Amino acid sequence: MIQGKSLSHSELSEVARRMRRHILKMTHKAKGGHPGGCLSATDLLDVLYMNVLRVDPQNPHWDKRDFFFLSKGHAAPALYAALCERGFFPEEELFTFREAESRLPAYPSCESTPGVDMASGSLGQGLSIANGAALAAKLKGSDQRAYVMLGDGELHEGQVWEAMLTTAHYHLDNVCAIVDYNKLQLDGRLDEVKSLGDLPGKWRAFDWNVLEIDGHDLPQIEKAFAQAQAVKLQPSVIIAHTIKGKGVSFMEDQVDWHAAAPSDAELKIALEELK
Ligand SMILES: Cc1ncc(C[n+]2csc(CCOP(=O)(O)OP(=O)(O)O)c2C)c(N)n1
Repeated sequence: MIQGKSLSHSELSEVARRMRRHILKMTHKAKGGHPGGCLSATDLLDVLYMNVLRVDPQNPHWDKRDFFFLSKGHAAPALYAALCERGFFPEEELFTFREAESRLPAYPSCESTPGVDMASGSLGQGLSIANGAALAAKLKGSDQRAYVMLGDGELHEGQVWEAMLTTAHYHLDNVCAIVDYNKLQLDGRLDEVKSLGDLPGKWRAFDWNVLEIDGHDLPQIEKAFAQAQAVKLQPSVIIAHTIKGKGVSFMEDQVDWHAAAPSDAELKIALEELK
C-alpha cells in the first residue's frame, strides 16, 4: 500500500489506541525509553503514517517515497509503533526494542530499521536533513515531500533556527514541520527552563505558513496536513498543542515520565485505561 490508507476517524482512533499500547509495552519490556514524548506524538504520527505519507512498506527505499524525519529521536517507540501499524514489520518485532541485535534500537537508525530515513537522538538536526531531502526532490523534479517532527524543547537548539531560514529561503513548499508542543522538556516546563514566547509569531517572522492545532484532534490533524500540502512557495509548520503522556491518566503532563519505564503495576493500569 503506497498511498495513505485513508482510514476513517474511528479507524484512526483505534490505531492510535493500539500505538499507545505498543509504546507502553515496549518501554516496559525494555525497562527504558521515553513514554511521555511518545504519547504526545502518537495522534500526529498516526494520521501521518496512515493517511498522508506515500511510502511502500514492501520497498522502504522506494525512490519516490515521502520522507519522515523524527528529529526528536528519543520518541523512537512512537515511530516504531507507527511503522508497525503501516506494515513495515510485524507486531512481535516491537518487543525486541532496545535488545542487542534488534532492528529497533533505542534511537532511530536508518541502517537498522526498515522505513527509518534518519539516525536521530542528538536533537536539532532533523529540519536541516528535511531541507536537503526536499531540495533534492525539487532538483529532480519530483513531488516528494519531507515531513519532520520537532519537540518544543528541541527548539532550544540553535541549528533549528538556522534551518528555518534555509527552508524559507529556498521556498521549500514540500517541507512540513510538525512541532509537538507539549510544553515540557527533559527537566521542566518550557516556560521555566527557557520560554519560547510567541512561537507561532516566531515561525511567521521566519516566513513560514503557520497552522496551529490541537495535536490530539484527528480531524484537525488531517485538515492541517491537507492545508500544508496546498500551500505553494512557502514551507508549512504545524504547531500542535499536545499533552505529554496523553492517554494515561498518571502520565499526563508529568515531567517525571519524560524518560521512565512503567513498572508491572503501572503497565497494568495504563493498559486498562487504553482498553
Ligand atoms: C543535542 C542534545 N542535547 C540534549 C539532549 C538530551 N535530551 C533528550 S530529550 C531532551 C528534551 C527534549 O524536549 P522536547 O523536545 O520537548 O521533547 P519531548 O518533551 O517532546 O519528549 C533533551 C534535552 C539530546 N538528546 N540532544
